Amino acid sequence: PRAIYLKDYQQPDYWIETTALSFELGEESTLVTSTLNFKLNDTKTHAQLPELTLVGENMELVSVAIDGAVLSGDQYKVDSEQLVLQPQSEAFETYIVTRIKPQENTSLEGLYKSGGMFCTQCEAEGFRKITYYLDRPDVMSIFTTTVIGDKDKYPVLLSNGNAIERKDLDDGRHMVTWNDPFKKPAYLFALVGGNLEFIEDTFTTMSGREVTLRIFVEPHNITKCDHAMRSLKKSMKWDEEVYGREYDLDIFMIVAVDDFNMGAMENKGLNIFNSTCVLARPDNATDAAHERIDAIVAHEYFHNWSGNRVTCRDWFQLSLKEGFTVFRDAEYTADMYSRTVKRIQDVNFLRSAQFVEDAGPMAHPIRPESFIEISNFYTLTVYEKGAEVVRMIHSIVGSEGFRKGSDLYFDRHDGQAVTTEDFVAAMEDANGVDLSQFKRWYSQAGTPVLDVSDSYDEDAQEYSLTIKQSCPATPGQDTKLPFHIPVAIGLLDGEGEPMPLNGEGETTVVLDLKEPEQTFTFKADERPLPSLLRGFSAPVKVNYDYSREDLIFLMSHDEDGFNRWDSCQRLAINVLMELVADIQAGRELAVDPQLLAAYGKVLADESLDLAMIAEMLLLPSETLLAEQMDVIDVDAIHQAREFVRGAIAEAHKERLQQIYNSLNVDKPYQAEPEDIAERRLKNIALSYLVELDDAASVELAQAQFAAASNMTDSIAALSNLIGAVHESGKAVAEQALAEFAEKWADDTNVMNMWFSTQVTDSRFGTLAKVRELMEHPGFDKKNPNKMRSLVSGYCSGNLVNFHNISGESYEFLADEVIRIDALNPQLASRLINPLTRWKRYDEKRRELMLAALKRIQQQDLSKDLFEVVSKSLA
Ligand code: B3K
Ligand code: ZN
Repeated sequence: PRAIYLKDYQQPDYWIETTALSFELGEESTLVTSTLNFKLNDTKTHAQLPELTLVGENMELVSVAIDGAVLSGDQYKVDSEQLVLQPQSEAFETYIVTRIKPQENTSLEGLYKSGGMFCTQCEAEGFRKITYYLDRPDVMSIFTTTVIGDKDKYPVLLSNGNAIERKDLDDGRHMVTWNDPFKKPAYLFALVGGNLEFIEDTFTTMSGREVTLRIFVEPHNITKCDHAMRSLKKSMKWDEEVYGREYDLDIFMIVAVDDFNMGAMENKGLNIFNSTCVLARPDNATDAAHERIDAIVAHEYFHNWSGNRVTCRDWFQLSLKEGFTVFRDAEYTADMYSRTVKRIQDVNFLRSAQFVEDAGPMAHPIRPESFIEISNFYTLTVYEKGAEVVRMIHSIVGSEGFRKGSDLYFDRHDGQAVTTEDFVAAMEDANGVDLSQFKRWYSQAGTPVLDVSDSYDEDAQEYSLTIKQSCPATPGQDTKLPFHIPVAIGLLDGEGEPMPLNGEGETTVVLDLKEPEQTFTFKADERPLPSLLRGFSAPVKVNYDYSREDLIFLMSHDEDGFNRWDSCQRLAINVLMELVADIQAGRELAVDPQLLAAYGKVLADESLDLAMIAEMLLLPSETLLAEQMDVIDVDAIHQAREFVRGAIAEAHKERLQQIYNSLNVDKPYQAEPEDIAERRLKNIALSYLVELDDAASVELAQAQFAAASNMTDSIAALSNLIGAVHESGKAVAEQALAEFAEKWADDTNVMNMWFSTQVTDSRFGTLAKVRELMEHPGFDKKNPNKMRSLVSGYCSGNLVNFHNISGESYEFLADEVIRIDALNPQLASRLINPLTRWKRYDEKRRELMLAALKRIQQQDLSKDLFEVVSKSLA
């Protein structure tokens, strides 16, 4: 396999003006007929008419004609990757018939079958598994699609745009023709054929047009669509209000499928969703699932403008649509729920996952320079860090400036395939700002580090902050140029009051850090305590020598909600890492009473809302703690964290019980912010209580399990029973697991939670348990959701067991990765992730992980897996 490079980008020699497709869906194979109208790209100079190279994989070429004349075998070249034709004029029409086998397509890319239904996934390069085409995002065409299929088996036949014709054929088949009036690249093409039911609603757009909204699902899921429909309507409204963006077709459709590699796909007018990202009812989906569905429905809907109307020139520009759209969905969620809580959750995720990626063998800038397989670049860096980069632009130009910039961007580039440079240029032009240094965020990988020091000049009454920036080397980038980093800060006086920072009395200012080292000076009549990187104004790490007293002070006084939480995190990390060192040195363990007191204060703080208390009570994850160590000691991290959890429970038992009891009230389920916060805090309190060696806590969890009328409470009770320290928990947990499995046997997504809940628990979820569950009738070894819930659940969510020194879990993962790669390369190259971090472990584990990786390397690998394995071993 070879790499392709951004620097090699060239426009295509031909454009495709119109694309007419017809699909005859069959049980043995599907016949695809394509009629394409080509036009020479006259912005390029050509000595003679260039060859036309169409890409296509895994298909049988039945016939090919140009301008009505059927070509004989010597008039074209075809191999396993392409079809090459020699055009005779600048404008011409091809007519190509191919045969494909969707029912044998296990890659879940192109046209495939999920259950009994036909569906597609074309982004990034799946369309080439459907027919020969210029499968690249800068080729935008008007699509007309006819779908023909058996009327009983496939009563619903969908594609992009508006249905323009329906007809019954006399052989028991029927056909529907769809036309999409908007030009689009092939990656946004979609087709669905199946026995589906739908719910319907309407939305009246800001200009008064009525749009039909439909969510299609298999009949047994029809009661699980209402939440997603509400989300869709809320997002349509929000995009009108916040970005002035209106929907543009007569109908918007969502289809749920069980076999899907990613979360969802923004195909024009016909979004296809992983069923986990759309189906929810209070009794079968958690609050977290409800929130995730809301965010993903919004995200895919927002792509209609940021991605579809304005798309990417090439796949190196992926963050153009993904970073921007993640930023848009994050703001939507912040507006719908709690802004601070959303920020905390996003930053926590970024730090524990994207920072890890940025420090690993696959590190890449948000606009990568090269790739072997683009599917490997749908990453946390392109998405989440990409969104942080857009957020920084937002904070540099301000809300209004950002809206001016986005209006200009959409206006200037509607119907075009563009680059991240174009996006930044629109922001610059609309605001008269210079973002040239800022653009390094697009080309340099790695997480920058800010080393902050300060001094106070009593006589001059001046306080100075000195910030030094640096960025570690990443593969292919040994040194970095300084970034333009917006650093939002505030200063607190001795009473904890915010100090005015400028003439206008503002108490938060954004410092523009552009140099390797810069000093910022403020008037201050006493020595202040700095609150740094408020709201996490840039995706960087900040080092400042806070004492534990400072952190506790900030926890209760900082006016920035995010930093109150962050100070709590820093304090916990500080204490936990000290305990890790104690464990390693064989010292006796004791939790700093200051930490326990700080948690006591959080638990008693009437000024904090419940959602904030819940966030603050959650200790940093083991993954996040692992990032603090040069050589990761999973056992010590786990032990330290469990020790602190037990100590918190012990110290605040009464208060935790009180909180639990006050929130454990029976009321009708609502996925509203206050209700969600109540359930969350209640279940966190319970999770501490079951850390006590105390039968009463098990009884609480057992009673909650028995009484729960919503999935949030039910699964939390189940997981707390599994995790309970007291002996009596075991039998109750087994009983509850059995009841749960019986009740939900027919709900595949609930069963996935049942799988992952078991294997993520450090005592319960052994490798033997994982193997046992893989044989459960509710498991399916090919299905990505199931593989993620069991295999990734265990390998990424149960670090002590996965990294057991025997190395048997490494071997297990290697076996699974090899098995899956033959079926579904995208899934394999994601599953392998935990092994790619081998360099961070002790020598013994390093060797074992390396051996597993090398064994994988020796197989005949897909491009996807080849790229990840070879980069990890480099
Ligand atoms: N754009 C799709 C991702 C497609 C992934 C292809 N391997 C979902 C999204 O980001 O909205
Ligand atoms: Zn997206």
